[in-house]
Amino acid sequence: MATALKNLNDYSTATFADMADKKFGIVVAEWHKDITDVLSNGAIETLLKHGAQKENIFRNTVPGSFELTLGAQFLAQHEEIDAVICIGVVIKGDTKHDDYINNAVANGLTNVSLKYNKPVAFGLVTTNNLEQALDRAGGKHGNKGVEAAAAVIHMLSF
Ligand code: DLZ
Repeated sequence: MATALKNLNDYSTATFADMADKKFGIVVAEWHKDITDVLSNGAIETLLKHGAQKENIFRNTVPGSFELTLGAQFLAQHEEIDAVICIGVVIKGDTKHDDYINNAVANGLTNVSLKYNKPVAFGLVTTNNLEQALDRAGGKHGNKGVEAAAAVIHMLSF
């Protein structure tokens, strides 16, 4: 969904069901906390907008994006949780840490989703620099947290 030309908040609600009876887990990485908080708020606002109840949204933090997978598993294993949204920001640096983290999280969240047969959103902002991350956290490309919440709502409406 996210390209240089696309605002992350442009999503179709045509197939969306009401989320009033659904329970959501949100896992938020604390690296780049100022940005992940904005993404997390975008996700929560989107869930509420589509009928989710505040008391049915369970937000937890993990140290960094690498830990998102285990955090997602901790939540997904609970029968009453319908979907999990994972939020993180990984910014490229001098080393290849970003490749290792991003690939591990993408593979890990796919595995959790398939293991528990539940939507698990990849709300990971993976960028070359801080500016690109800010652009995707309430900036000119919208908010990837909104996109991640919209993805699980879409899948729960499947
Ligand atoms: C170590 C590390 C680095 C270098 N960069 C980031 C980052 O940009 N974003 C992020 O969410 N986490 C980063 N981390 C932390 C790892 O995700 C992880 O928390 C630690 O390696 C401990 O397992």
